[in-house]
Amino acid sequence: MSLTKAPEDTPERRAYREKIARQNLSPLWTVLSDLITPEPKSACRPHMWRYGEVRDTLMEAGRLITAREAERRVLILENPGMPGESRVTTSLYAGLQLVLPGEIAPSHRHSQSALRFVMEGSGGAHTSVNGEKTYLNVGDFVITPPNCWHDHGNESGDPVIWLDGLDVPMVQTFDTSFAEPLGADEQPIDKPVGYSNARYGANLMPVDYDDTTLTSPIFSYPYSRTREALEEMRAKEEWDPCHGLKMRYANPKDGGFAMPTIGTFVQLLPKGFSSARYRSTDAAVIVPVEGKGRSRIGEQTFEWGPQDILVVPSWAWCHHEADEDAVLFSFSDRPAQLKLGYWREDRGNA
Ligand code: GTQ
Repeated sequence: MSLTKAPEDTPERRAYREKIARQNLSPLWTVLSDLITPEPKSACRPHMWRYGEVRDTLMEAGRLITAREAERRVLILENPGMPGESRVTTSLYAGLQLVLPGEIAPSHRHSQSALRFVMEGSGGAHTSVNGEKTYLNVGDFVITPPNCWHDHGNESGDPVIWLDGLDVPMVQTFDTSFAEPLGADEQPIDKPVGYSNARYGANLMPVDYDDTTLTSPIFSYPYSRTREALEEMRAKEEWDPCHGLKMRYANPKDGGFAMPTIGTFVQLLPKGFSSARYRSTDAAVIVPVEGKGRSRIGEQTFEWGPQDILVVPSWAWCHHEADEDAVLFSFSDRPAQLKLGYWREDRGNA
């Protein structure tokens, strides 16, 4: 049931509305049912970008501008329901970033949290965060926490392409954006490669760890380890009717989400899996890493393969089918919604 529909407009009421607009006032009764909707009413639309097509366009940008000149050579994935707004969903930004062999994307820092999901490359490109270099392999999930210097480089002979996910629209909503360049290409490196994963990613924590940062101290969740874990877990065949085998990337400090505003997930759908329908209030960006299948999102069906990028809007019904064993990476604003008490899900009848 909707709240009261807008009452009838009369000449008197229209005149009143126009008069009070000069005082920067407006009658709630004309907009109430649009403001406070019975369920999410999103401008975000279901969509899919085919990796092969956006990759060609991104490589063209590689001939048009350098990473240095662009600062970040990125094609923004714009949701077709919100053109020009740099949003992939209502609350999140996504882009595809290209760093060519020998290039550097110079160091800067900003309030926005970023995740990288590596789409392509031979493992010889890196991003540096907090004085530590992390090498980027296909399927790795890598974090840039808020306000940390970060620069990217590619010492390999092959292009590296990754998906960026940032909480740009959330920061816009709160008007909390700060950003600055370092003024040097690269930040000083004072830790060996793999340092954070050794210190925080081996089911060990420093005995007096009391860091209050909200982001996981692990910068990189390598795909090799994630994939192996999924494979070992599948032995039990406990497939959730909606999700198959779905896991959440965790902060080793407390088991919470790896990032404060963006939740990241990975799921395995076995060959032949056909999910029960599902919806939740956190719009999601999904990247199939392996396998082929199709997803019905709202009223549309998308046939996907590796590295395609899909958008599921808030509260849109979603149904997946896997023709082969499939691994899906996804991210959404779920941690923010949970903290604010907004999140809801609907498992259909499952
Ligand atoms: O790599 O630092 O897609 O600052 C957008 C803003 C990437 C980055 C984006 C950024 C970056």
